[in-house]
Amino acid sequence: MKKRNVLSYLSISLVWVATVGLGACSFIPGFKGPALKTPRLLFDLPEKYNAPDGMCLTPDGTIYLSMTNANLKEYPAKILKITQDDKLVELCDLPAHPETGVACPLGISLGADGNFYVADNQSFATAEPNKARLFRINMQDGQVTGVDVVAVGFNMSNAVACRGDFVYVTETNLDVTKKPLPSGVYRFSMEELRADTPVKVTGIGDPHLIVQMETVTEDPALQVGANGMAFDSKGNMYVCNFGEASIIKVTFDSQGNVATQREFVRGKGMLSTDGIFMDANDVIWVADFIDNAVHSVDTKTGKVTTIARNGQTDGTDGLLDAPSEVCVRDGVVYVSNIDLTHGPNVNDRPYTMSAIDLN
Ligand SMILES: [Ca+2]
Ligand SMILES: [Ca+2]
Repeated sequence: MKKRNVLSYLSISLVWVATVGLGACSFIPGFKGPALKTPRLLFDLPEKYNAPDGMCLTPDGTIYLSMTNANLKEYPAKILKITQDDKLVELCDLPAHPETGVACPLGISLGADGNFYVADNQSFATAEPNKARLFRINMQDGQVTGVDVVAVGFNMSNAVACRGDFVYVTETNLDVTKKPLPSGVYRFSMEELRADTPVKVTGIGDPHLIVQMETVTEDPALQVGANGMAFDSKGNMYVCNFGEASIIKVTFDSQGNVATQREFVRGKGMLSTDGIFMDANDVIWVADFIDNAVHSVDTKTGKVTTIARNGQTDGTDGLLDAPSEVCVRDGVVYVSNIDLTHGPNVNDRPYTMSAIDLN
């Protein structure tokens, strides 16, 4: 759709909502509009924690958090814990890339082997391709015993999801020279991820690349491909196509091969699909970076519900400030405001995380 068409469509829609939609709703007894929730300030972060991103919830109720620190790179990236009483505790530092001098953790997931797997997205540190990596944080009795680089050669490793004996990693940009932008999902067996000989991925044609997609858009702010990723309770995989504001559903056959891949949901109030979290009821929670919003998507119906949304803000009051990841614990949506300068967003102090109380 051309921009002018979009605008005229929007104005017609708004007039319709104003005159017909709201008018009709107000005559339905007990009707409550789609009231948005107001996020609260969870953390006013110190400068040493200036860009929060990936989260994962572990069975003991701890949230593990990637502090990628892309906004002030003089502070080293870390993995933190958000304790059950919402205290921030450092877990570990991460090995800096020998060429860029920094680590840039994004997605994090706990493997069946008890170790954490973390994407090291080096595109924040260099324009050179193929520098991004995958870390394994080796754990023993709740303590870190070491961090290994177990896969290399990504352009922009992003989300990580572990399921069974496999580790899945989204590659947001398979080839910077191609348009439409190609992206996808790599799958590794834990067995092949070895510290002494890291797997080297090679992009299109690599047998690890089990899902490929394209992002069709002319908007430079939306040239972002495969992003958030999660599995439902039945083992189906959901992958965000950020720039198309969509989520792809992937099913597997009994041998573990991809059986089907299709667009599950697109738009419906979402302007981008960044990090996602799958809750125990198979509801997907979506961080909408471009629109400063959080949505939920029912995997049974595809219905999208916008939970919170706000305009441009610096985040002072806890409003959403370029949110990139969500995690739901005990009726609270934890939101990382990565706050990168990108598209409509401007990186600004303070650096924050938000919380949305669902009850
Ligand atoms: Ca901010
Ligand atoms: Ca901002």
